[in-house]
Amino acid sequence: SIEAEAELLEDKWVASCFKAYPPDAHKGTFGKVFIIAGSQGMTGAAALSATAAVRSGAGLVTVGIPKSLDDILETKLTEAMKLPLAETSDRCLSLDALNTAIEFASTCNAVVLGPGISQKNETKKFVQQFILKCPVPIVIDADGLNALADNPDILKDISAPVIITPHPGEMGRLLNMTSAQIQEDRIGAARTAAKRFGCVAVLKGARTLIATPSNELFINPTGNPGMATGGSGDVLSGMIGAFLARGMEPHEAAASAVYLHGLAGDFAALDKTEIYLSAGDIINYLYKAFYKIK
Ligand code: NPW
Ligand code: AMP
Ligand code: MG
Repeated sequence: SIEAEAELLEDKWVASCFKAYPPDAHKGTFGKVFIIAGSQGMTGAAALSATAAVRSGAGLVTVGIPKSLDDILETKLTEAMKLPLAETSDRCLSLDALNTAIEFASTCNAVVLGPGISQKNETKKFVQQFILKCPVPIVIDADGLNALADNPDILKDISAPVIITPHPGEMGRLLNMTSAQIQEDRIGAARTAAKRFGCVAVLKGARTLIATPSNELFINPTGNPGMATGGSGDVLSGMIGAFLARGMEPHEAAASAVYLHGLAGDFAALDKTEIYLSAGDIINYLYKAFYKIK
């Protein structure tokens, strides 16, 4: 059974991932996160991921956004900064954004790449080149993963530590399987991805699995079906970025974010029902999850 193979995540282990910081801690101590997200019609994904990073303790958060969408994020997001990036005629990231994005990434402690960036060809090229040059730990999510579906093995060539966060559909695209096949053997899929791609693989869905290249496997008991709603995953990737930026190891950042994300969703559902729950509520209830592990 899954229970026999995987380590069940719990409060104490997650709490141990958060180091005590000195009273003279400053923004730099908690790290800078660079979130490359959004395109025409999907600025919400960028806003959710960035807000989740802000609410998960990041010192500074900057959103890299196709430049004509910058005003929208300046209006929506107060705490996070913005870096307008070169775009295509249909407001998606273009390959011309590469140098600016790499230069900025080198001033940060972690990158989140992919929420709502679209599957335009030009954007895929940006993703494929960015990941190879990215100088800091990187979370690849959503369309960032879809961009690799034709040649997922380039994940092995990334020199920085990598965390991938596919849902079963995205995992299927990476492993050339259907989402139903992924669901039939979730443990096998998570382990295969972690080993083959040499990264931490987070297979999302009820009882999310976190697999490492060194064959560790964690299973998450928190979360509920109310979280099956647009934007939930975008929140998770922002949280992982924040935890990476404060210096957690990739598997710690991934597993503790998954656990706390689910716990926040459980608190939100308890208060507001699973039916009403939206992705923004997961962010709004994160503080209750943080209290629980304090
Ligand atoms: P099926 O139908 O079972 O074969 P997509 P997306 C599967 C952005 N967003 N268990 C399932 O496949 C994202 O960041 C923007 C089983 C399903 O039909 C992305 O960039 C928002 N199967 C982009 O949109 C809010 C599961 O995957 C298919 C499964 C597209 O992302 C929304 C859907 O996946 C969104 O986050 C499960 N637990 N979960 C915004 N406000 O800007 C998923 N599947 O086609 O990759 O589309 O996930 O919506
Ligand atoms: P995404 O599909 O990228 O928006 O991600 C959805 C998020 O919601 C992931 O973190 C999933 O693990 C979580 N989620 C979706 N459905 C469930 C469920 N039935 N139980 C627990 N968590 C879920
Ligand atoms: Mg998603």
